[in-house]
Amino acid sequence: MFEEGQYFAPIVTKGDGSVSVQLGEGHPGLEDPEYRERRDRIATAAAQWRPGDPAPLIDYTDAEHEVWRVVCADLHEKHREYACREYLDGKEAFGLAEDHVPQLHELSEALAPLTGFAYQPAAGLVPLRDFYGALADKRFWATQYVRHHSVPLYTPEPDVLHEVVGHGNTLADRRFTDLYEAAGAAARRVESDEALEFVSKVFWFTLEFGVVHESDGLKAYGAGILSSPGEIEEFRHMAIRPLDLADMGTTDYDITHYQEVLFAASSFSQIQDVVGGFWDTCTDDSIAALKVAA
Ligand code: TIH
Ligand code: FE2
Repeated sequence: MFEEGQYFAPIVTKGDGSVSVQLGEGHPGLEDPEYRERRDRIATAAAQWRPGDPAPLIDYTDAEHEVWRVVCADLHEKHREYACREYLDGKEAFGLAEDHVPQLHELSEALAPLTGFAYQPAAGLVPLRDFYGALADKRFWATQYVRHHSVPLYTPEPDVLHEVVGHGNTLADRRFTDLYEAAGAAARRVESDEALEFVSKVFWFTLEFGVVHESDGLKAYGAGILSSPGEIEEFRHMAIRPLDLADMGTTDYDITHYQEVLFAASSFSQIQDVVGGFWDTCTDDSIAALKVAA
């Protein structure tokens, strides 16, 4: 059911502009009509959003707030143990509520004085170039639905918990947003689809699933680890390779499981120098040369 790339259920736009989300075989919400109706309503609100509008208000239900509380409570201690310093600083600055699902528009207001980043709502899969390109304008495309209550610990679908608890706390710290902006600029600069794919794989193995050595052990800085109470407990036991652009940009991954291969930076400044430096300057030619070296 889940394909390569971050998993998004396909959407179908109907004649009246409303959206139907096509949950596939094996999706935990497939046989849950209430959940499906919810997904359709939230995706429809995003589809009707126009650039410049605030993100739509979602009337989250008690059950959705409860999933948020369960995941945030579970992650509370785990972040202290397994999240890198820079993420914890961002989390403190951001001050996310742990007792209810926040609205994207209020989070954008909170981010404005910190880093200037703002969320914009995604109905479904945003084409790679738009998704990454928006980062250059400090815009972050985000889903607003909540994962199904039966799978709180891990979902291959980016949901609002992932966008906000995983990415939001990093969007609150300039050391991270400099990296997001650089990735956005790179996505706009490169021309071929192959080069864009390389840029997106480096993003996957860093800002989504990166880990970094600190004096007291291996820590996570990737949003995909930091939003999953299940995966955050397992990442230290995976195959840990040293940070290497050619390796990251050419390694395949499976989005449906915990990541079995992770790339560890020796320090946060190595991420800034090597990954930030790559995104700041990469071109189709420099990426082609890295692929030859891989
Ligand atoms: N697996 C993450 C979670 O359970 O929070 C969500 C995603 C990360 C990356 C893609 S989807
Ligand atoms: Fe993500």
